[in-house]
Amino acid sequence: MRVYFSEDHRRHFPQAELYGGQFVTPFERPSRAEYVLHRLKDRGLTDIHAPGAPDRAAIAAMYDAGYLTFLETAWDQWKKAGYAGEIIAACFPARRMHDTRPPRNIDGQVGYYALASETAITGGTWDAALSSAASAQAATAHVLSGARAAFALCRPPGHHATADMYGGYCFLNNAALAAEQMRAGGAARVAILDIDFHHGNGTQDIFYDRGDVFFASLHGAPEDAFPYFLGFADETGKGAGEGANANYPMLPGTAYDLWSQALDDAIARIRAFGAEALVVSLGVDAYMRDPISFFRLDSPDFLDAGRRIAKLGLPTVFCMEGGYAIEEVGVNTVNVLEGFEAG
Ligand code: 5XA
Ligand code: ZN
Repeated sequence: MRVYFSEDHRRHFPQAELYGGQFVTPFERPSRAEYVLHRLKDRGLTDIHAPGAPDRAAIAAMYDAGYLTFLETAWDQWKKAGYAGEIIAACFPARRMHDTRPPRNIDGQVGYYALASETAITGGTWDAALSSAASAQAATAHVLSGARAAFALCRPPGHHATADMYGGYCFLNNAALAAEQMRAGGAARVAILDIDFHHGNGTQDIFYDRGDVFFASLHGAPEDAFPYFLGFADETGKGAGEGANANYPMLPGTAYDLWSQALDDAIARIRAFGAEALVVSLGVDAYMRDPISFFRLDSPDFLDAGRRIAKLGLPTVFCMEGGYAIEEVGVNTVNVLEGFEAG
């Protein structure tokens, strides 16, 4: 399976994440990608390519223009304001406050465009986010040209990013861009299967009223897990998208027996939907030793999950999302890909 990966991911390396009331080294850090890369090479998956320039027109078509300008200019604005640290959101448009008027002040803009404050922006964040999107776009182009599958080793990840908000370590929604590109490339119906531990709120939001893109997500129940405010089972889509959204929230301690039943159900729904192409939001933080998650999957389970996904028989783009058990992130990620190739 061909892999797309950009060294520019390293340009996004904030020093701080607000976690449990303290600043810690971010869980989402550059070494994650390096571990995955090592494992790919160890397992002979060496068809690894740099993606080239991102398709900016496709990004502009999906995204709010003000949001893109914010991402591009935030660091300069922050410095100009005289701030010495990294960009961290501190004030949000909460209930009964206006959420339709982006402020002029940079602190205000940060809160307006952020959905969570754990995600810092630095001087290299925008370039890294673009390079991550470029990997997803290049992987999708490869599949559109006839390959069975490709893996975009995206960093930063994307599935929490909406068309106008960042957070949960995400800035541009790589999987959503891949799905839209599949549509533009001729697939009448596309499915996105999100197996990251966290609900893909951004992906859901982008396609919620669309009948041509099916979204299924297996995740920690929002009562217990980030992003807390979306991902409930009764969110089924709206308008033309009614019935094209399937959430599988699961409780703390969920192990592979239950998780794989949800996976099989999601796969059956994707088949019934008549998808002609598949995008997998490939997070491996459902792993039992993940430091910020609460499912109980073990490494061999990811191999089996890959096999099950392959049974769909669809052209497939995998986009890397979360997974923070650093030592095992490579093994677990590559297990999904190897399971898929064997399936
Ligand atoms: O898939 N999303 C993540 O892994 C990020 C979770 C951030 C929690 N603060
Ligand atoms: Zn996650």
